[in-house]
Amino acid sequence: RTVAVVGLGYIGLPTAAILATNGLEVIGVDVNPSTVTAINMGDVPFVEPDLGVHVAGAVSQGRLRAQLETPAADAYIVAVPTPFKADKSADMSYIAAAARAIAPMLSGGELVILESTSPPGSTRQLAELILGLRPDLSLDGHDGKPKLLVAHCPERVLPGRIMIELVTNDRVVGGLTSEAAEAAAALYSVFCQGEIHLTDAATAEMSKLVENAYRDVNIAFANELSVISANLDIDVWELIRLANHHPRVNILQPGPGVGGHCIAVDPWFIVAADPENSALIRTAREVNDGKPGYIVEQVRKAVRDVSRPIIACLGLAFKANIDDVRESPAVEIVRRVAEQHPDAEILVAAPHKDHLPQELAVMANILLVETDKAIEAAQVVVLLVDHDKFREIDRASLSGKRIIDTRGFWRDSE
Ligand code: SAJ
Repeated sequence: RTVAVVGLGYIGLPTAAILATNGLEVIGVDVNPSTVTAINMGDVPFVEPDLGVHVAGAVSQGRLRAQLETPAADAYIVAVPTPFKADKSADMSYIAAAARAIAPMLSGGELVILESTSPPGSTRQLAELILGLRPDLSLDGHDGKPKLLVAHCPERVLPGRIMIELVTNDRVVGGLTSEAAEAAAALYSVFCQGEIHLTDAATAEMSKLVENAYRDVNIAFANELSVISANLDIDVWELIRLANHHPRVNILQPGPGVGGHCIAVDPWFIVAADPENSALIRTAREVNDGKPGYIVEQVRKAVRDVSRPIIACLGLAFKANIDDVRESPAVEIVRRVAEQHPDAEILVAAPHKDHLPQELAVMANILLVETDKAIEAAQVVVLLVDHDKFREIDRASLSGKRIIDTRGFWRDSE
């Protein structure tokens, strides 16, 4: 059996590699020629533990190759991006392009799986796009037309643990028909050791979106509490710690906002699907998106009587112990502080990075320096990311400085 994986990014490439190392013949498809070249040389174009070994092994055994054109295959896995547009609805153009490329290659009986996180209805939309181009095929074999099996199988792996979680996580597989769901489950069972749960495509789409919206709403609750507590002069971390002693209460941790390419994005797909009835989910998004502005305002208050202030900003990543800065609230805060205070010097410490992201590198008053140096020089220290490395900071080095601690590290020194 040949499997074509369309889109060789954070999800497509690991999936292609794991199918190949489990004995299937896999053709990876990507629009980026340098990605294709790298993979065919056994290289991985981004950082993910253990992925390099899988890709190099699969390529050298001849089971994985990459190309620009979509081939004929028995099964297709579509793992292209679904970013959101300015109006917060999903950009379906990559899925549509995949559908147009797959359609002419089909002869009937193939399986097409959408893996990209997508708004409800996307799997049906993908199928309709293909069938619009191929009216000789059908989903259910009516009028004797050969079948096309279409399913949705969202990924739920955590970056940094992808090669482990691909194998161990449970999967939700939703088909446009039950035959399609079963065929997709059979394909994933080649490498997935978790349980595979069958459902319909729309439920599978929503299950992925609500998992991330659930987390977003719960983080928003913590972030709202952090602002209320500050106004009431209450330590929010102590408050949450105590409230969580109740057997049915488990409040998450406040922070500078919510980042990453999933939790900060997926809830909008639910809002776009039913704007009238998604007030809670939308408000949670707005609360979390509002948190960076609140921190920027705290910085403004902290420096208002200091001329030419030096501000240390600790951390850029969207969460602890990684280098990923996608949708990172820390990056947004550093950028806005630098814009608001052109006379200030912003010293950024980012232990997992050796260069500033482009949007910060272009600003004249931002400098990437060692953590200790940033703290030593600054009058104001803003802790943005809960990296383990920052736990090693000597508390004495903070004395006499104004501290804005968005992660609750240094509570009694405030
Ligand atoms: N955060 C807080 N307070 C908390 C927990 C998190 O402020 O108590 C912030 C983090 O700092 C970060 C953001 O939330 O900025 C998101 O981090 P995360 O660790 O909660 O999640 P992600 O974005 O790395 O991965 C999520 C996971 N989804 C869930 O836990 C429901 C992962 O399983 C998904 O595969 C991934 O999204 C995805 O690809 O959708």
